[in-house]
Amino acid sequence: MWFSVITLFPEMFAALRDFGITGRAIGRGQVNVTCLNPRDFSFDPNRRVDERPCGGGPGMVMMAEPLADTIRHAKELAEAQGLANVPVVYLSPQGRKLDEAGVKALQQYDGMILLCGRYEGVDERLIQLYVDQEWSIGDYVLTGGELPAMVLMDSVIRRLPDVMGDNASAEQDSFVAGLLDCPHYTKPDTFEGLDVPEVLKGGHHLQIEKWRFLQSMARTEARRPELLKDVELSKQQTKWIAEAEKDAAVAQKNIAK
Ligand code: 4G4
Repeated sequence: MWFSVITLFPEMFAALRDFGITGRAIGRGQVNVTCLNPRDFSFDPNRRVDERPCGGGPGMVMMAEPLADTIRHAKELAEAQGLANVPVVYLSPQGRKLDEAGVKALQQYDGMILLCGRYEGVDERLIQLYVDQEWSIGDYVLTGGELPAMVLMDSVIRRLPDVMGDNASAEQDSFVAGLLDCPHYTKPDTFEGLDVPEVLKGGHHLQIEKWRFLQSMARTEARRPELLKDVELSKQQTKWIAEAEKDAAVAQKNIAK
């Protein structure tokens, strides 16, 4: 996967490059990240890329011209790499909300050109003429598009084949199956009076899988019930739910007695 990031603060992307799974994926060459600074494409003697908004008001707006030149340069780099499928993606609060289905869609591209806004955002004509997709990482406002770009990149990179140490864990995680994740435990068996659930110590793999699934279901129902409408259950999972409901009914009866 190839990323060209258009940003006034290229140093921020060291966070992705220098650490953890993303750092390793970039180091191994599975992922390529190039930053382009629009200041390097400014014709202004002071390398200015922002201007006052037409119509007045507070703040500044990123000018279309240096950004268009930067995007054209990024497209030339992509072409030189032999990459055909490289959309220009703008991170903004007005974009489509990113979720795991969105990440899966973005993962299909050879690469992308990520445009990071600063100030009040970018001249609308640049968006009209050059931006293919507009994405948001959630309903809140940040000072720049760099953190959203890194969030998007991280979420795409972790889904690429052979990037995660144990590829099963990328698939099993929260949301990937449409449900919230189950609780996790490790040593010691007792921590400040709390025990690891007995079933996880028995080595009965099917029982453990059932417990984890039912925990995921219960958590999703309690915290994010709207996610349940899109979940497709296997025969096994449907049976587990029926068993859990029966167990609960028996427990209710015993309380009544
Ligand atoms: C574009 C337009 C994205 C970019 C305006 C970017 C939140 C998100 C920015 C702005 C961002 C998000 C200055 C508001 C940069 N903030 N939710 N800020 N602003 O994905």
